[in-house]
Amino acid sequence: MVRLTIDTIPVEVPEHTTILDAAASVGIKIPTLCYLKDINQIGSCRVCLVEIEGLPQLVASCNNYVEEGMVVHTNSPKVREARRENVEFLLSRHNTTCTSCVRNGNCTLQSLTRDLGITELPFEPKLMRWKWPKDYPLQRDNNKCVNCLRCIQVCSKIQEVDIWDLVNRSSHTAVNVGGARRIENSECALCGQCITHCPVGALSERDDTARVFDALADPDVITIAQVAPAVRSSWGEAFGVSPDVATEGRLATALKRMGFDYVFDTDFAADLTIMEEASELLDRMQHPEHGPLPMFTSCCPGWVRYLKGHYPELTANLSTSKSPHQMFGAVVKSFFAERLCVDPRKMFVVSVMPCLAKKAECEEPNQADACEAPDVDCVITVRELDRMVSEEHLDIAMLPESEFDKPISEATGAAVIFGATGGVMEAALRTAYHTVTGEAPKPDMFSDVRGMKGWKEATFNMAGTPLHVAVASGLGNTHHLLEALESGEVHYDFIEIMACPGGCAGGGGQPIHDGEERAESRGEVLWGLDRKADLRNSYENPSIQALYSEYLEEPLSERAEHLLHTDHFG
Ligand code: HC1
Ligand code: SF4
Repeated sequence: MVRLTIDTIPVEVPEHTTILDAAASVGIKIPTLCYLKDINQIGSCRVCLVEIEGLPQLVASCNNYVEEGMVVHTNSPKVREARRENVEFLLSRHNTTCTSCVRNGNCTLQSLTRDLGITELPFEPKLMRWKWPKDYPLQRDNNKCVNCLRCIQVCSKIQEVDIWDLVNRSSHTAVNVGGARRIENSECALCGQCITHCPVGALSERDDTARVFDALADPDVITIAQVAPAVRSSWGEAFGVSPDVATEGRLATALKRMGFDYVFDTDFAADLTIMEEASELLDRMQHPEHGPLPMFTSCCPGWVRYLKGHYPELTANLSTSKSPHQMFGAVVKSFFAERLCVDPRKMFVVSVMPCLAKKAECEEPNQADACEAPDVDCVITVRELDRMVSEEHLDIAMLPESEFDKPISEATGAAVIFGATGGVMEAALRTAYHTVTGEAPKPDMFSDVRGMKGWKEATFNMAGTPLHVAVASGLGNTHHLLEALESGEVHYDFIEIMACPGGCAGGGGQPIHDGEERAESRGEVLWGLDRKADLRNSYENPSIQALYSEYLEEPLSERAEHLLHTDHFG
């Protein structure tokens, strides 16, 4: 143990503890900006500076370690002045139009400026000429970048995709797409992890809320919302409302108040996906000529983009099942449009998702099977949903609960766990087990695939046949898994991959809490909903059974193949 003094308080911490962590251990908060624990500890912003007696210069507390007998001052006049000058320098190159910034109220630079008592800018901000494709799902504004390098580190260390890099020299140094590429031509998976780890408003999603409000205001358009599994665990966070209050029932009411004609639950389509995907897995196991093993889940478009960009030779291993929200769009614009006797081209389907990649997915030509229009017209993130809730001046806690519209909203516990890592695998195994054995799976018999470990594996006995499965979340873990698979080090039959660490619960479209990871706690909410569900297996869903008997016939039928599947090569 190391003994030192911080702000006159005696502190005892293990060796190799940073000064920042040592101070935190006794409740002393040192402000930070670029710091991200275990990911970015480079001290580049010089905000976490502290004074150490006997040292002439101030040091960054995030990457300097405690020493026996050290005497540290975290907020001396010298420290305060240096911090203030450093932040004023950042502000001299920052577009400080905070009132209209997407991160207004949730920006670490903004709160630092307030906490350091900076009420006047000593310099007129000098902004750079900056161009970025306005229609790209991921938006970057370098006039709001503080060069903290977090996006570079997250993309490189966690996702191992390496899109961002430092470009130019001296005072022109900036973060941009590396390798002189344009973002549209890079291998960006659109996982959005750079956005959720950005402390300021430099990175954001393309804002599609105006398109949604326009559709809602048009009396000739039938507006339909669908809500992803993981949204119910997180949509209240921006308002400080817990998931117990910000329920799916209140979310359905909020969307109705916005004016949506129909509000559906994507969970229904997650059950539908399982019916198709589990059938496809069993079909590939019985008929190898129908598709290669291991079969990969295909519901995460970030993963699909990554695979096609980095391992195109494995594209045929993807399940041909479309992602649930795309299946939903196809069912709405075929089955539901026929039931309503309306032209599906008058429908405007909005998917509310914790995801950035789905903004690109819905625009792909192979996702328009029900009519000549895209099956899903627009995807908004949870952050955009929350901005719409604000624009509608809705008080979440005061909203009554309402049900999703029928007949395509009923869902089982197997559907809601799609939003957590391991959930798609477990849901598929429950239904596959029933198909193979004719018996209902015991609750939680496949729980080995749960949990936050980045790469999990398990073997299950399916009526005498061992089924080897793996689950990975985060593209760095995915990279390691695929390398081991291609080298023959590991052998699996079925693999679930989600691009975001922790799955959609940690999705790139989720609310941002700077320096905090919420994937695990949101996932717990979803597993809890599964435990409470009356029905926990997709094949038990009565609305899914009705859809097959009235319209689709059976999994992998001709109509199901046309509406619900794609070969991913398009
Ligand atoms: Fe997901 Fe999915 S679970 S991909 O993670 O398969 O976004 O929540 O909607 O489509 O159902 C996201 C979440 C979501 C799809 C489902
Ligand atoms: Fe989107 Fe979920 Fe995939 Fe992340 S894990 S890219 S949120 S689908």
